[in-house]
Amino acid sequence: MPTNLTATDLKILAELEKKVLWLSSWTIHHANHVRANVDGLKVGGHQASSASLATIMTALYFHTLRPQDRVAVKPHASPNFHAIQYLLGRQTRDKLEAFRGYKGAQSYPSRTKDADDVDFSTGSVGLGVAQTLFSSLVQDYVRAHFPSKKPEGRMVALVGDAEMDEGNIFEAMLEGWKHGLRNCWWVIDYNRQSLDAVIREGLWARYETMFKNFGWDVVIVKYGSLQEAAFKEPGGEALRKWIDSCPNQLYSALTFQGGAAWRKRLMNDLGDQGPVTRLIDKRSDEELARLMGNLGGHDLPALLEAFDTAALTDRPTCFICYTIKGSGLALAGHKDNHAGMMTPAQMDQLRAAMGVRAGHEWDKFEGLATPPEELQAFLDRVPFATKESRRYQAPHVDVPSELAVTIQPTMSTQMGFGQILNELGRGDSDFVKRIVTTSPDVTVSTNLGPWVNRRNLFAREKMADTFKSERIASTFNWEFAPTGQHIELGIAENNLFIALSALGLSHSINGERLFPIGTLYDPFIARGLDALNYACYQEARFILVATPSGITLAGEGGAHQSIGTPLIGMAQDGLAAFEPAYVDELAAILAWSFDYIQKGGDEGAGVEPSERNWLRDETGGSVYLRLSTRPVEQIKRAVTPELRQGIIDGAYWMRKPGPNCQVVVAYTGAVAPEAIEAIGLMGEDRRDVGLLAVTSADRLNAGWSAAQRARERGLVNARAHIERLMAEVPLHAGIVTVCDAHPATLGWLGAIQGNRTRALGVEHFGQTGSIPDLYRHYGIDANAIVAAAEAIAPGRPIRHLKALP
Ligand SMILES: Cc1ncc(C[n+]2csc(CCOP(=O)(O)OP(=O)(O)O)c2C)c(N)n1
Ligand SMILES: [Mg+2]
Repeated sequence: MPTNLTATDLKILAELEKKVLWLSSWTIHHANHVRANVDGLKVGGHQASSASLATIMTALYFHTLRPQDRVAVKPHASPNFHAIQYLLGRQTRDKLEAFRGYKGAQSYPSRTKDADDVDFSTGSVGLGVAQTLFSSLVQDYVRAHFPSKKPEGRMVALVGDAEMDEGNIFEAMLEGWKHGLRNCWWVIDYNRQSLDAVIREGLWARYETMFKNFGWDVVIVKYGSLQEAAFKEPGGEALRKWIDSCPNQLYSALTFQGGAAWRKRLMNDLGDQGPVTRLIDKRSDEELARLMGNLGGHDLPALLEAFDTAALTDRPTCFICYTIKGSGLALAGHKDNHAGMMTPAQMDQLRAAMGVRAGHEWDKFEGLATPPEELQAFLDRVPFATKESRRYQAPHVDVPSELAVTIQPTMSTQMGFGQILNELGRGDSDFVKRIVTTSPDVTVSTNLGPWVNRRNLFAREKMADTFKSERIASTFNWEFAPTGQHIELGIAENNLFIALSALGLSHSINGERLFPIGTLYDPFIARGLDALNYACYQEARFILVATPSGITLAGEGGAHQSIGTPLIGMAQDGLAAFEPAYVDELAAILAWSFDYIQKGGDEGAGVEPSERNWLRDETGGSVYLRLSTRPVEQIKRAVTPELRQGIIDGAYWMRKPGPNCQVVVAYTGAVAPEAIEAIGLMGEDRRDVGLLAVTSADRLNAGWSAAQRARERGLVNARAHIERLMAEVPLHAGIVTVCDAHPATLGWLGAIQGNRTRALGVEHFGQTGSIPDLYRHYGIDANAIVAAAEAIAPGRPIRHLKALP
């Protein structure tokens, strides 16, 4: 028995385990069978998956966890989590009654949408698991940079065994090994069932080897205490051997069939007219079923001991806990039980077995033997729940309103980014100390090198650069140090996004604000898209710098050229996307971003932006910058407050249209020179041509939608930034939009006033070539812009039209 638990504590824990199982089953049942169904759709929920983790979560939440620990709960065990928080007084009955309903407890734990203190949003299996690993690394990073008296937390993932098939978990493990992972527990719910199937035999042994290879401790919690006791009886060793060699499918099937089936099978296989027969015979069917179902993951003493022992160190530890999917329910062990649900009759039986009277299903202590005052007193002492709030609030950090950069006559936005960071790297302000950069092996090629020269690589222990000590000349002089501010990652974009997610929650999890900047090549956003989505979903705050991008990355060919990413930027909630053409624009956007990512945070999380806050400017968000390596002739100009505002709001007139304007060209990003050239060509024949510089199609579009909605709801004077700009364009004028991306990025501009529009962009895979080759081929060069203008707004013939290919 674990040392610090009394027999009474253990008894109460066993009662709470029953209660968690009951409440989670009932919550799902209520949503599906009791609550009115208005749309004929199955509500769903996972009774079997929840039951599988009921004992493990009871042991963890009511005994092992401390307030500073953070947990990623297996998504389909969400009902257990809500039940536990309900018992701890942190979840309401209303929310449970509305489980999977409008504004109810969420189907999968949500950090922002649930009210009961979810640490990490899960749902897409695998991501939450890796998030705990990166959160441990971030905790180490924060402690190395900002000494603190706050207790160190442990990052815990409750993992489905089939969830382990997700590759992002292994990518993360490798990174954890490189960085000396500590304080991380993964508890595998080894029920040997996935959604569709019973898993392969002996998988646990692959896990064991793999985790050990990556430097983890592995604790296998296979047998429960009833089983351990039985093994000590005469004949017990034969029973243990039988269990060890029993195929997963058979164990599941016999569990489903129950005590009589167990007896028949065990007698067939083991009956010896001697000690084994006696071991089996002295148990009733019910006792035999309880013995065989008493796997380690359903045995409180075994689990408590395993957790208490592991808690003595900070070693990363994987627990392989043998469980039965649906344990304790009529669904136990059946291979079809993933989305299976108990019938009302079966629920009635469970209710009776739990001692719960009809009409008292939600009563917290209903049917428990221990007096309510004692139960409540126990719950009041539960370490995990002793703090009022487990989330921190980090104070706002002052950031510069302008960023220094020397603008050269011709430069790319990527160069500009490198220079801005290099300049920042000279500084010593609190703000600069909180910047942390990271990149999946493209630090150099995204121009972060000079910044890393100044700020070094992060590692818990110092490691010198041998090239430097050997005096070998190199542009990069990078040393590992605990004070380093760049986290080097291997080439795994999922890891980048999960790391950004963990870094971007540091203000809430560790109480220290960080300014995370992650860089990668734009096309490889797709590689980590789900992780990016989840980072945004849980309101992590970071700046993503994606460069190079588009077919402008001409020499690299079709496999490296992004097309759809601006549409991702527009569609991704919680992410403000920009594509500047000029370095002064970039500097303005970055300065704004450092403020924007601090706004709102947990308080703002989950709050719909108000009508007056169309662009989430109050609730904040993360930022995505799509940059380019194309050197572009810079404009000599002062960035006035008005221009700065236009850049941030998403667009400004580079050349304002007059009343007789026939054509407006709207461009975004690296094709600026083509748009300007086209305007020049057309200007010779048409006196009045407008040029709209778009820095953020995303913010323009969001503002436009929000303004329309606001007007429909009665705010008649609501106007979006792009509507005000477009009001300068006569209705008869045509609009040509152009970008190095899918034409839909800007094509919608014509719908604002109903101007005839031709959207130029890239719709097909790119290829190798020079920029002129490719721009001509895909029809985004000056010539194509002029031809498009001609087609939609015929004016006088344009003599300067170059020959089309
Ligand atoms: C990325 C992703 N793919 C698919 C799913 C659908 N899905 C939810 S649970 C599940 C099976 C999980 O099995 P396991 O991890 O063993 O958990 P168990 O239900 O057995 O506890 C699947 C395929 C998902 N949620 N996320
Ligand atoms: Mg499973």
